[in-house]
Amino acid sequence: MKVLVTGAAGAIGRVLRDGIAGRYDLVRLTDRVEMAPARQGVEVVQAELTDMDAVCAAMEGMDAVVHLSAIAFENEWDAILPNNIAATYNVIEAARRCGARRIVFASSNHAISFYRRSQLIDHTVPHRPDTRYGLTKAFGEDLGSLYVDKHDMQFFSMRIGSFQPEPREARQLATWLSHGDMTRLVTTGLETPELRFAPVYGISRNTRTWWDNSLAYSLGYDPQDNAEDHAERLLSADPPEPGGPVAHTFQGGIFPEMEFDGDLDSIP
Ligand code: 15L
Repeated sequence: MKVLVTGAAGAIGRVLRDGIAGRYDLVRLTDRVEMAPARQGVEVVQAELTDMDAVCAAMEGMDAVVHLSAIAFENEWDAILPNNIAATYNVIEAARRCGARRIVFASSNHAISFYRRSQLIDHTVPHRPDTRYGLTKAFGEDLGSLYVDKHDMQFFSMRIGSFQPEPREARQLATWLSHGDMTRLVTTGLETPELRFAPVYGISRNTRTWWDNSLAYSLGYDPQDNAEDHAERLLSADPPEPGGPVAHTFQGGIFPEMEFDGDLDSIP
């Protein structure tokens, strides 16, 4: 299998690059910034994803793409629109044109994070984005769904929680994704034999999670880490996590609280 990785110089890309070293026939890493020279079995291509010709050139000859590139936090619409919406369209459309049938997409929990922490949700719930950033991840998932139905592509959407070497605050008892489990999840998305549209949760096997990840397990994901091992340290911190009542009510933490001027009690 020949795999293109976008956003390869970012936080997830750098860990993934080592995690999948030697696993595929070819891994082509792309980012807008310069990257370290390639090792054996790896190619490095600098590309701007808002430039469709550059994306098509990077996609040439690939079987699958792991699309990580994005602004990974809330931002102004002018920045979010090209980097998260237009770039994602270009990557998925270029994959279709080049016959790279399978896409593993770095979605985010912020596409569904206006659910309350008292709710256990699975992959069938409607999107409830908590920011402009989360909205772009919901868009990416819908775009994937369109390309699966219309063009017979395969789309594995990872609603990533909190990707960290170790969980850093109490919320991450539910949302943590360890480095090793991230690689396990991406390789599941690339290798699971039967795939159409699968929105899965990008989390470790966390005891206190709010997300039923049975779809990911049914496709072969077998996470090895659990944030519960860090519970004592996280729960004894003062405060255990940042933010006020809105952050502590909804799954997205500080994201739903940004720019919030709604009525907390009327949100189901
Ligand atoms: C994300 O999607 C962000 O990229 C990351 O910065 C974290 O905030 C994470 O979600 C999270 O929810 O912890």
